[in-house]
Amino acid sequence: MTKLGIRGGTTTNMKLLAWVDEIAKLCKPDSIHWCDGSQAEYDSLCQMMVESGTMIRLNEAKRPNSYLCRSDPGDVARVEDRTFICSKNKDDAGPTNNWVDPREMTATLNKLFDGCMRGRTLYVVPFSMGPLGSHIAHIGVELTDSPYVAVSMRIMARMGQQVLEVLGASGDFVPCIHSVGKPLAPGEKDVAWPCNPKNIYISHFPEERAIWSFGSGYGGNALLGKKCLALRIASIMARDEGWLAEHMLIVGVEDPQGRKTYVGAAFPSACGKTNFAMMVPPKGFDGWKIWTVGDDIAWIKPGADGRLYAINPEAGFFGVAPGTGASTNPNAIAAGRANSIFTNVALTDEGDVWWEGLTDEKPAHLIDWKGRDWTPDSSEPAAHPNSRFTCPVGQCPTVDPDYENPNGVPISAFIFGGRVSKNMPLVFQAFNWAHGVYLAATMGSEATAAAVGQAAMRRDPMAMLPFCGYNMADYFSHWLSIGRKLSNPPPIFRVNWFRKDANGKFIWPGFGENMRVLKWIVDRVHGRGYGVESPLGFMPRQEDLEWKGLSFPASKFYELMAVDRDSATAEARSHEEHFEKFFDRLPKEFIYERELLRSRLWRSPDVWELAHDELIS
Ligand code: TSX
Ligand code: MN
Repeated sequence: MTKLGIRGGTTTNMKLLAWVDEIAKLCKPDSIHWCDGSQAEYDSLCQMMVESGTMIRLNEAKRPNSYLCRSDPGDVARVEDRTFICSKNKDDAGPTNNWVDPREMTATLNKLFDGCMRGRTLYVVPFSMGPLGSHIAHIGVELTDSPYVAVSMRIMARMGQQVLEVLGASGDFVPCIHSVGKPLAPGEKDVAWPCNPKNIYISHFPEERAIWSFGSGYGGNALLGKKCLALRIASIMARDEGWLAEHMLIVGVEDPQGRKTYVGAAFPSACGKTNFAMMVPPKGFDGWKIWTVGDDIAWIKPGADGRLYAINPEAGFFGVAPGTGASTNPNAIAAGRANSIFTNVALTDEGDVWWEGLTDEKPAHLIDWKGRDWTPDSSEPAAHPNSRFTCPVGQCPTVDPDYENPNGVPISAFIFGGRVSKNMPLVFQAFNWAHGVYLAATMGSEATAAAVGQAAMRRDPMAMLPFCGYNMADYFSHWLSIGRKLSNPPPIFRVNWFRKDANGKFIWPGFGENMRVLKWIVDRVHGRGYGVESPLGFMPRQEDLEWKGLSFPASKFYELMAVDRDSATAEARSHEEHFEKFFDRLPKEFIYERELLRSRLWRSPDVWELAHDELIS
């Protein structure tokens, strides 16, 4: 087996040294490696994993410096029912999180972690979430027995000696402890993807700001900088310190005059967030450009000028592969052209990767994500539906020049969306901040309805349901309080790309055509966009959107925008049910917002039918 032969990182930080010592005593690894983050270290860890069968080196001509990993089939996704918030007080975790008493969880974890790294190396992985030294950034240190995690963290975060330098002798960090939970007996042969799927614990300690993860080597369960630190723990830090840690993409929209407007956007899963973050403007939008700051997480702080400034705490994309192709997201494809790790995708006969949606035509033969022969006749997909590409943000052709700006980029608007097939317009603007927060708190996607009839909304407030580290009602209050601190809070928009017609077909072409919606949003931000007041919010009329390059009848536009008063009233009523579980912690504003919505639906003339008649009757 290849020996590392690399000295590794060094530090004089006493807290870090003592903590590594303490965890090593508990986990009892055979050796400890301090990651320096160098290319040589990365290459040698990958080579070691190639030799052990964990990784397959891809064809150097087709996919330079890139690897394929196949996980255990029982370890393929985040496990929300094994994710715990261990605050002292159960109410501080709130009704939407799994809570366990921190003393009880500590006892459980101490047993599980005792000797859990026997036969393995403990990797010390220092990382910065956000540009090194940025006042918005935070440092974490992950102790892990997974070399796959160590190399993935080098892509997903700034990792290694440079972080130890910023940490210095007395800097503070978020301690993150991770084990695949599969110690090796002396002489025992390891498996390609060690894990312990029957015993998974993803535990967060809000008061200590610590993370303990056991049993899984996959994604957000194991790369602890991402969902665990940058969302769950950071949301708690943000609450305490007056900023926002959000499940949002960040894009800069450049107009033909060169003016750039940054927006943050939150969508639940399966809405194409990464596609939106790298959108290619359509025909008719010459001179417009989308710049990518981030595709998943935004840390947003009020600045001295009363505006909000955002950074992407991550340095890589960990994107869902299936559905990502040259036609749907050419920029993601370009970002993964080299220096990438692919997990649970298929392997081609040429030693490259493939997944459903990468190309229109399926290859005649593949090795599927379980390592079996695959042909287009096979009954199962070649790539796992949650298979991933891991690649550096810097390799994205649309990466924003200010992506590494330590001061962040100024946010001018927020967008919230979901996947709704009926009665939810393409776009509308909240009347004010509190109304926008209400729209965000009631957002969600339709549960893929097994039964026919009214599809149930699965509410996912701000797309943060699995990621808010504290009581969601307090989180709503925190959003309201942020608005009060700003001189001019950014306008808030709701969008829906997924409305269907009577035949069940998508009405809106989506993808690059979403630029037309984004342009209206940017116009509104700068006071140039027209809109009319509807019961739900300000809406564009057909003539308020740019249609150059797309033939889309006004009648279809109004089908896309129509609000049925009875359905909207039923929706408003269901908000009550959604909020019930928060009891008295729910902000009072929400009661009034709901009643205002019901009043507008009750008494207003149907603006939409009027506009519709004017235009097309
Ligand atoms: O990512 C998507 N976006 C956002 C893009 C910037 N998807 C994929 C969602 C799954 C992750 C979309 N799917 C979008 C969208 O805007 N819209 C749709 C729905 C749709 C699907 C296929 C077509 C049209 C709409 N095809 C044709 O019209 C030919
Ligand atoms: Mn996400």
